[in-house]
Amino acid sequence: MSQIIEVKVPDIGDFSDVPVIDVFVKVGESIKVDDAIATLESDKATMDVPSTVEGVIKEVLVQLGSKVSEGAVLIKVETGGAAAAAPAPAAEAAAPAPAAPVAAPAAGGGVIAVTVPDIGDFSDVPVIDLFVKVGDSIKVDDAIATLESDKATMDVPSTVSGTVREVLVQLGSKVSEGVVLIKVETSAAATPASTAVPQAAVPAAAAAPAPVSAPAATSTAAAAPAALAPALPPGSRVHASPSVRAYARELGVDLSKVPATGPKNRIVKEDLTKYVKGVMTGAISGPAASATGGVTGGGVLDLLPWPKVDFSKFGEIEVKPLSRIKKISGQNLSRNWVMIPAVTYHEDADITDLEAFRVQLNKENEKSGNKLTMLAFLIKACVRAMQRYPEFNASLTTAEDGEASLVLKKYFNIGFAADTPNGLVVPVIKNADKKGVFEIARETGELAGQAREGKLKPADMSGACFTISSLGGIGGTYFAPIVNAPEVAILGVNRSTLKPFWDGKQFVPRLILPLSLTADHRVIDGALATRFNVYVAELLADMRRMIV
Ligand code: CAO
Repeated sequence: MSQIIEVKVPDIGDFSDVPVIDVFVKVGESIKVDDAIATLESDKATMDVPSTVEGVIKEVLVQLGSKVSEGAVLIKVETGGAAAAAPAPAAEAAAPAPAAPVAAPAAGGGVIAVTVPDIGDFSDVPVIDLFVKVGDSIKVDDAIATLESDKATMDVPSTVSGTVREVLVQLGSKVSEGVVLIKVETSAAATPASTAVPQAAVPAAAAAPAPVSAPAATSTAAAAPAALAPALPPGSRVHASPSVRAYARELGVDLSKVPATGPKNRIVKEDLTKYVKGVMTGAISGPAASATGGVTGGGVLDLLPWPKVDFSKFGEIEVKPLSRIKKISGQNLSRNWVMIPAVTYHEDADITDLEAFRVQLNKENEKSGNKLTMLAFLIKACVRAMQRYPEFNASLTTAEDGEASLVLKKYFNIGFAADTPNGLVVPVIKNADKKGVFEIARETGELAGQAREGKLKPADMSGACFTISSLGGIGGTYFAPIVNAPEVAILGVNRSTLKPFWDGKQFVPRLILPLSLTADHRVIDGALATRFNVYVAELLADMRRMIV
């Protein structure tokens, strides 16, 4: 049975007539327990008031600029029998952050400890975000850290201005009222008389990102997980409520790029939405797609929006939709091209003897129908080289503690690019180290056939450790293939040609296979890449080396 439940302003300490500076809800919208309804800002605290019930909003009784006190009805929610979460009295569940005690600034400067303010009944609350480091300049109201209890997420602001001399907490630290967070060296001039201690509370569930793994709202969000990066560089701190910060983190937006329209230069949710819309439509120039797919930018060489050209002005045109494969591979290629600092290294392999061996084996096996391909030998040679240089069988990852790490694989699955009428796909030969060249040649043939018929299953294209892109059947001399993330290297191969080589006495014709190895420089340095390339060439030149 449905009923209408009023959600009221909970106990907000000694404050009354507190202005509403942000409203997150509209009539007709569905709301869940802990969804933020509005942000209130007194002269001492900023707090998000969360919903205590789940249902459909029937009335919104506040608007921007309304002044509210404890008990004021914010919204009326129609709760359905099953849909309604056990409605708790507003004051009980909302748990906003009350005003914090004030650190008394030293009259003539000195080192002041900034402590966790009164955070209600909570104790041992984990620090889930840390915005400062030793040496940072900090101002009154700049956020120091975000704490997240099971009921609320709150930013703890600084009560003083100065230079951070000590940071006494770290991500994951558990803190209670009175715990010293940072020590700040203040100067008489730098320390304002103000004792305002704004802080914010947002329902834990509304602050979507999980502790530690939440991406930081910085332009390098992908490279630097929240655990490592301050939300904003010192000197460019922004004012935003925890829910807006959480929303920005979710979208991967650097809040320092978002123009603020809220009171006291505060970024409100609409600012964020407007900014993201602007970036997506190209109306805001400058931002580049970040590593996480979020929007960043602001630097002098940011990417420009994609050019919009009316080609029909210049002549007849035809618009053809991209195939599904082209769309997917296009996105992958763009990401890999932008995100991987890759270098391509070239090498020539003398395959004169190998080709003669291959032709001879194919003659011997003519009746069996098993045909050996150069690709099969290339796969075996690459596996051998990966065994010698394990960095080539690796992937970059972020470990649970937020540190960048390298996953070293002990299996050898080799992908090979297959050209199909619908675009490029990469089937994978699993456990190539355990297979012979005939088996590999048969499998690559079958997989390439299935690829062209569009019959590959996702499992046929997953799990690759390294990729080979062979254009040998087509031609070319050298090219620069794009690394297929999260792999760290790819070998490109073009058509072998007879070339004159000086044997010390005379020029002799040798069959030369051009190799182009592209490697992720974050994992593989040039010397290592060249060693790998040279070794592959040596193996191809004399396959007896495979058993050495
Ligand atoms: N040098 C000289 N000849 C070569 C050669 C090389 N490096 N590689 C293959 N050939 C020859 C083969 O021996 C074969 O000749 P025969 O028909 O006389 O035997 C002919 O070229 C055709 O070979 P193929 O390319 O069909 O077969 P393959 O096993 O070498 O390759 C596959 C299979 C799936 C890799 C290939 O068909 C393909 O799709 N390549 C394109 C990959 C691609 O598009 N890469 C670019 C991606 S990055 O932009």
